[in-house]
Parts: sequence; C-alpha cells; structure tokens
Amino acid sequence: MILGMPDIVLATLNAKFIHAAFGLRYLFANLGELQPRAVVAEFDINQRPLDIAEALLARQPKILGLGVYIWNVAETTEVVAILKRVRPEIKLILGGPEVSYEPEAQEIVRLADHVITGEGDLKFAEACRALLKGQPSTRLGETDGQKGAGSETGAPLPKVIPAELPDFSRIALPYDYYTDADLAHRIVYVEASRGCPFTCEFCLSSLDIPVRAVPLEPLLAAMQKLLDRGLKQFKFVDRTFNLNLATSRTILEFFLARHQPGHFYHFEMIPDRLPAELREVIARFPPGALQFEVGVQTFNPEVGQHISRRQNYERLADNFQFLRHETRVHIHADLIVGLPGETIESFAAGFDRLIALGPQEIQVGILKRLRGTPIVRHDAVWDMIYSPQPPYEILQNRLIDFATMQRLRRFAKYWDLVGNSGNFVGTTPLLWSNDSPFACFLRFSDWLYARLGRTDSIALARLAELVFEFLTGEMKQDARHAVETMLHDWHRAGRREVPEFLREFLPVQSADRAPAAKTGLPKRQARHLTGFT
Ligand code: B12
Ligand code: SF4
Repeated sequence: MILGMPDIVLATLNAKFIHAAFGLRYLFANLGELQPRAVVAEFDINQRPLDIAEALLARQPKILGLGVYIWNVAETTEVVAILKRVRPEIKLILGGPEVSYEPEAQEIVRLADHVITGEGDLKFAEACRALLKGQPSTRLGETDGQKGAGSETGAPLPKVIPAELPDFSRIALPYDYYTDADLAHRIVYVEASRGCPFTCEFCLSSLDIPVRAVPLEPLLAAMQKLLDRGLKQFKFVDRTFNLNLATSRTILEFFLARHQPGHFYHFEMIPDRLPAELREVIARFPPGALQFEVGVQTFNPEVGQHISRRQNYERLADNFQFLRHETRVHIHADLIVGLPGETIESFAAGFDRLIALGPQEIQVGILKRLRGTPIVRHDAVWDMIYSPQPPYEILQNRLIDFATMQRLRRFAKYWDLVGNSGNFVGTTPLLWSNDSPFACFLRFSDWLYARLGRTDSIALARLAELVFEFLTGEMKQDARHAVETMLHDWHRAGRREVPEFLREFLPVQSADRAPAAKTGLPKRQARHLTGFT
C-alpha cells in the first residue's frame, strides 16, 4: 500500500488489455525494500501515447521503468519522447527483449536514461537503489562508466546496463501480484523455466542459453494458490515445456489431479519429443483442457539446416497422430513463410503435409527479423529484405518476390479467419475437396481479396456468405451439401440466428436452433472442441 506518490513506476503497453504483463510483475516482486515505494501501471497499445504520458506523470515518479517489446516499441517511443520533453528529470529505465539487443540503433534508447538488457528481475532494483541514492546517470555524449549498477563509488551509472542471468533460487515469484481482476478477466502467464537449448535462427529464445528451471516446489505452491483464487486458464510461456520430462510430467500430473470443468492449460512444445511417460499423462486429460503450441516452422530439411533447426519429421508425424487420435489436446501448429531457401512450392508441400496431420489450428507466420537474431547472416545470399518498421516482417527474398509475399500475407490472414477461427471447422475442407489444400486456399484467398480489397474488419456473416459463394459459384459444389455443412458449423459455434443467405435454403422451422452448451473454455478452442464429439 502506497501512501502519497510512488517513487518508482513500472509500466508497459500490452498488446491488448487482455494480456497481463508478466515480466513487470517479476520486477515488482523483486524490488525488496523498495517495493512499498513502487507501483505497476499497465496500458495497452490502443491507448493514445499522450494519455499514457499524462497518466504516468500524474503519479509523479522519480524513476519510471518501461517494458519494451516488439508490439509496443513504436508507441512507447512516443510516450518516452513526450515524457522527456515535459519532465526531463524523471529517470527513465528501459528493459525488455526489444531493447536488449542492438540498443545503439534505437531512438527510444537514445531518449531514455538507461537500458537494462536481459532479464531485469534483480538488476532493476539495483539500478533504482543506485539512482535513489543519488548516483548520477551517464550523460549523453559521455562514454559509459566502468562500474555497474549499484556501485557505491558515485561513478555515473552506465547508459546500457547488462543484467547477469539471475539465479532462480534468488528470484521472488510474481504470482501474488496478479490481482483478482487479472485472474478473472485477463490472460495470466506463468513459467516453469527460462531459456531454450535450440538454435533456430529466427527466434530470440535461441539466444537464451542455458535453460534454467524454476524450483518446482515453490512454483507448484504458487500454482495451487492461483487455483485456490479461482484461476482457470494457465498460459505457460516456457520455450520448450517438454524438455525436462520429469518436470513436465510432474506439472501435468499436478494440474490433472486438480482439474475442474473449464480449466485450460497452454504449453509450448517441441513436436518431436513426446515419449511414453508424457503421452500417458497427456492422454488422461479431458477434452479441451490442454492446448499445445507446436512449432513446426518448415518441413523442408534444407531450410531447417539453413536456420539451424533440428527436427525429426518421422517422430513429429507420429506425435501428431498420437495427439490427434489418442488424446483430446487442442493443437496449434506454426509454420513460417519466407525462410531462407523456402520456395512457394516447398512451403505449399509443408502446409499440405501439416493439414494431413490434422492440427486444429495452423498459424502461418511471416518471417520477422527480430533484433539480435542470427537470421541476418542470410541477408546477402538470399536477398532477404525486411520492413524497417516493427514487427520487421519480410517483404521479399530471392525466392519469393514482393507481390507473392503479399499474396501469402493475405493467405495467412484469411486462413486465420476461416481455417483457425473454429467458425468453419467442417466447411474449410470443402474448399479443397481432393486437391492441394494450399493451392485451393490460395485461390480462395486471391478471389476473396479481389472481392473485398481488405483482410480485416470483415463481419462473420459476410465472410460466411463469401465462402458459400466461392464453394457453389467458383467451385461448383452442391449447394445443399454446402448449406448443411455451414449450418452445422454455425450452430457448433453456439450461434442461434442463421444468416440471411442460408435461410432461403431451409425449411422455416429448422432455421434457428438453440446454441451449443457453454464449456467455459476460450471461445476459439471451444468451437474446435465439438470436432471431438
Ligand atoms: C506473452 C507473449 C506475447 C503476447 C503479448 C503479451 C503482452 N504483455 O502484451 C502476445 C501473444 C500478444 C505476443 C505477440 C507477439 N509476440 Co510475443 N511473446 C510472449 C512471450 C511468450 C511471453 C512474454 C513473457 O511474459 N515472458 C516471461 C517474462 C518473465 O520475460 P520478459 O517478458 O522478457 O521480461 C523480462 C525481461 O525482458 C526484462 N524486462 C521486461 N520488462 C522490463 C522492464 C524494465 C524496466 C526492465 C529493466 C526489464 C524488463 O526483465 C523481465 C524479467 O526477467 C514471449 C516469449 C517468452 N517466453 O518470453 C514472446 C515474445 C516476447 N514475443 C515475441 C514476438 C516476436 C511476438 C510477435 C511479433 C509474434 C508473432 N508471431 O506475431 C507478436 C507481436 C504482436 C504484435 N501486436 O505486434 C518475441 C519478442 C521479440 C521482441 N523483440 O520483443 C518473444 C521473445 C518470442 C521469441 N522467442 O521470439 N507475444
Ligand atoms: S523456435 Fe522454439 S525451439 Fe527454436 S529457439 Fe525458439 S523457442 Fe527454441
């Protein structure tokens, strides 16, 4: 409880209101004796920078810590520019993955007083202690002092402060700092480990070596507390949850033993590692309780080699078969467009192969050049051209020109609306009948874009009507079959009112139906779930 104004404000702009800032809560939990002088203030990127700056200034902090990520760097730069003009005396400390690499190249770093690179759990408190004691900051134009944060010498605190990897046994866990409102209304993140042992060159986590585990006993005690407080959905952010089999099994057993209807657990997994001891416990979870995010990224072994990603495709296929046929896990699999050496044909073959493995969702991601990642070593050979604006997506490369990349970008967006949304579970496969799913969906995507001229703000009923028009007009499919399938999807999604264009095919009394029963699960996953029944 703070009486008066806090000396320290920890703030960030989340991607959306619904995402709670996990990293900030770690920093807050580890402020030690400074904690009573600090508050956490969360915003989202849809708020105006001026309003955010005003809200921050109203708290009159001496130190403001800002979490900077790829999704908020543009907006946070604006906030920082305003703050530095209006109240230059407030010490601005940046941190987060976006400013942890290539800080010298960034406007936001130039404007701020300090940037702590890496995991700031303990280092932020150290820097605050030093600044509150009156240690000066390195001024613009000066070179960074030799002494690190916390130095008693009074030497200026360096502008860029690298954080040593903190030891988990010294870090306080942050879970008590999720409020009851967070637990009720927002996505709550948790973690059992940090770091990844793999080296995929497009990924920032490939730089997070070694893997470090949160001590299991306090972690499970914290999870129990969250369950007792009523949290139903746990999103684990571990890069590879199935790395340490004994730990992942213990965590899964823990949740299974306490499972209640509506509980939902999300994990990121590597696809080629699911031995019997894990399979056994996974198979015991009820429908919809588990979601696995499974990065496949590419099915082209040569591309895999280019980006230093090792993957055993046979084991991957076997694990997908197991997950789809012997468990009730919701699978969200990722593929990336634009990797060095991936042609449109090889991407198409990979997409079709993944469709055959039957995950409920396929995220078609566009390659990004994340700051600090070694993917840049391919720039010259593969003519990789990325957007200079976050999220730094690829615009073209030697094998895929700009116009084709744009088509694939639209493919990804429409696929998300149609293939992934759960609104067209039965209808989507009609779009390809016996042909290549990739080729057919690309044709649909091109056709849809010609009709709409945009990929966002499309009302669901309008989208459904266009799907129907494509199936019956362009593909000459049997209208009655299309109507039945679409209607089934419509009701599966829990919708009562039947859209106008379907009504004319139906007898009056069967048009509207009671919506499907509520499951308490996230909406998209719940829609896919009925595929199990
Ligand atoms: C949750 C999450 C999201 C959420 C957003 C969450 C939110 N709050 O709004 C969603 C799902 C929306 C998301 C989206 C994306 N994400 Co994301 N996401 C994550 C994820 C899985 C967890 C973040 C987390 O809580 N980590 C755990 C905490 C403890 O670590 P941390 O946040 O890094 O915080 C530590 C340090 O960074 C630092 N720190 C943080 N804040 C501060 C502040 C100060 C003052 C200081 C000193 C230090 C400091 O100290 C903290 C404690 O050690 C990470 C991967 C991961 N496991 O970290 C990726 C990650 C952050 N995302 C990433 C990317 C690339 C994306 C996307 C572009 C991916 C995509 N496919 O489109 C999109 C962007 C969306 C957009 N609108 O543009 C990259 C980040 C790149 C970057 N430079 O920021 C990451 C690292 C994944 C990766 N391995 O490549 N993401
Ligand atoms: S893509 Fe996955 S496996 Fe590869 S480095 Fe990143 S987190 Fe690790």
